[in-house]
Amino acid sequence: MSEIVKRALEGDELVTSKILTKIEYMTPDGLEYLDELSARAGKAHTIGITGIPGAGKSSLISGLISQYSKRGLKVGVIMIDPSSPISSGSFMGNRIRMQDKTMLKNVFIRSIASRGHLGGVSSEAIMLIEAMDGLGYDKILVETVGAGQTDTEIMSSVHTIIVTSVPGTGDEIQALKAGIMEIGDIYIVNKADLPDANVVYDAIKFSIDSAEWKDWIPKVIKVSALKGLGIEELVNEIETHLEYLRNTGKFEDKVKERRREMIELIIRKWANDKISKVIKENSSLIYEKNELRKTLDALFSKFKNNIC
Ligand SMILES: Nc1nc2c(ncn2[C@@H]2O[C@H](COP(=O)(O)OP(=O)(O)OP(=O)(O)O)[C@@H](O)[C@H]2O)c(=O)[nH]1
Ligand SMILES: [Mg+2]
Repeated sequence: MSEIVKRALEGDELVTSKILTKIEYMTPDGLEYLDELSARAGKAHTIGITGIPGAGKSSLISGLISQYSKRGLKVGVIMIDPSSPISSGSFMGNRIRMQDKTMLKNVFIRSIASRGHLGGVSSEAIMLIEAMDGLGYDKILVETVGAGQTDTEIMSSVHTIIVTSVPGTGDEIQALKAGIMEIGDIYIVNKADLPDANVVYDAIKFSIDSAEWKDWIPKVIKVSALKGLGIEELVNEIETHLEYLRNTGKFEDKVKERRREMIELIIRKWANDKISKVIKENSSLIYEKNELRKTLDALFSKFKNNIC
């Protein structure tokens, strides 16, 4: 094992942070570290938390962190595309610091912003999940804003999906539309301290009860992340889902699916880089003559030489 991975496994936070950055940017040594960590991965329980901006996902995560820390678990957090990556990360850090200083030792928080990353967010997120898993984090929590391709790719790579709704945002109407109930394993109505939480709760419950389920029937829980209500129930429900995954062999299936997705995304990113390079190098060929077929044929043969 490389010395640097060894130090990260011993709990050196600075080294851990460096390793994760190299993996995120897919540097050659980053891929080496990912390879080493991937060989140790497959044990972590990965949990996705999705919902519209302001639904209270980060607040819920900090509630979960304190519950898990009490149980002596190591928690990794990945926040995808937070409205403000720097302040979101420190917002979370500050909240935890306020609760318990020793807690921070077992918690690692990373945020990824899509700005400047050109569509590589899901590959980065999934590589980070794999790396944190290999580093021995027991629970890996991934926060996303619940829309688009990135979200779908990330959510199909986690074990347990938690969908967060809130009163007063039309979530009850969304809940009644067909299809919305397909992704979540656990539905949360957050901000249950506010009026109309029951309206959202009833709508989601109705939607779930009217659908047919093969085995796992999604749960709905009312929570107030602000007041710390319902968090324990949520933790228990997450454990019930984990047990279900283990008993049905779906736990391992998910890890395999995540690796397939990760490899596909790495290769896509690599191929994309090659495509950009070939186009850039041959821009004169493209600009000089307006001969579409000939230009395409020439470029295709250059791709083949570059990729194969
Ligand atoms: N009343 C009430 N407010 C809450 C509750 N949970 C969170 N909030 C507030 O809702 C706001 C948004 O909370 P966040 O946890 O940042 O929400 P988020 O979903 O992570 O938001 P983004 O990361 O921007 O998408 C904050 O002002 C929280 O204090 C709750 O249970 N009740
Ligand atoms: Mg947030």
